[in-house]
Amino acid sequence: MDTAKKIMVSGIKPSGDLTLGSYIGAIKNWIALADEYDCYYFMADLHAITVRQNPADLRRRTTNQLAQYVACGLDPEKNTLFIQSHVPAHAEMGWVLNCYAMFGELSRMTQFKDKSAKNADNINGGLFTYPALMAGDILLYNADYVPVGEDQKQHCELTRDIANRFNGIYGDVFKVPEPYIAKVGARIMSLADPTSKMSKSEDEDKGRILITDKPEDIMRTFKRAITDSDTGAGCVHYDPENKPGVSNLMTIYSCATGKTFAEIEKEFASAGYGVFKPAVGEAVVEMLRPIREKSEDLMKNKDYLNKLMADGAEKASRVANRTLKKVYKKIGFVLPNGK
Ligand code: AQP
Repeated sequence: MDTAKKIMVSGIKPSGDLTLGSYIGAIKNWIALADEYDCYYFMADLHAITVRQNPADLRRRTTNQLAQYVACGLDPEKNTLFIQSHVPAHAEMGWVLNCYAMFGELSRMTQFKDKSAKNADNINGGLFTYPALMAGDILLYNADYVPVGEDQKQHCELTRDIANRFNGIYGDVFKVPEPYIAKVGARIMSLADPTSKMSKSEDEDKGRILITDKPEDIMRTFKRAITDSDTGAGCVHYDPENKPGVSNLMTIYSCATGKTFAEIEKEFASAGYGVFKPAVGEAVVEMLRPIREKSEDLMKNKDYLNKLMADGAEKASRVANRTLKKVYKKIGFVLPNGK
């Protein structure tokens, strides 16, 4: 009987400081998986450079992100946490899989279209081929599942297509992963524009909350959150299509308090947005407070963080190098020393 745990892999680009969206949409779900699955989570620095980054900021954010993963509750003893560029097999596998990803399928990726529109002066090759790197990130670890937000489903689909194509040529090399989508809080929208996702790389005034924001900044952004023109009793009502701003706030409040939408509607049945918005802000302040405090502490302990990085990279490399070697053999590469 196979008693081995199923494997999960995911990563976040250090393209900005982590947001409430990164926490609710990704990290918070990861924490609950640690006992049941064998989890690999990485700082996706190779992916971050598809958009031009300031080197000092990228360096700071990558280390911060590791501290924040741990501060959020990801136990480094139970999860393998590492920096993507510390495991060179990612770049190597990414190149191989580029040769098994089709121009047409890469052209259809919505992230390529979005990012090309936003960075018209830097539509580089990496922006186009990053899904092959992402496929490598996942397939290197024989992942059974990829915990993805709604917006990342397309990437998992492409990974499956590439894996099946490769397996069709060379036999059963890759495990074909399934998407794992959390039910609540799958997608957190900007507080300034509830029709667009809350993103790390957006400006502050675009309505994003960082997980290390100070309480007064969090409260200010929530008080300014876009809702709608309804007023008075019953205006706090879950209806994502007609009330996207309020529904987004309700999702956030639900994630911060554990209350259901029905309970939230009841709690604010006679209140207007002037009461509801600060209540959501306060719930978020309390949810994020311990994370901010712990990550500030961890950032002072560089030796600990350096050791975590080294241990994580070593553990991840052991698995990744094994898969890469298998792939190199299958495609006909001569291995060093003829092995
Ligand atoms: N707003 C969000 N709501 C829910 N989930 C989110 N994620 C990110 N933002 C939200 C989830 O975080 C994981 C990793 O994200 P990523 O950083 O690799 O890529 P991204 O989705 O492109 O994140 P950003 O913040 O929008 O980055 P930039 O601004 O650089 O493009 C994914 O599982 C994602 O679903």
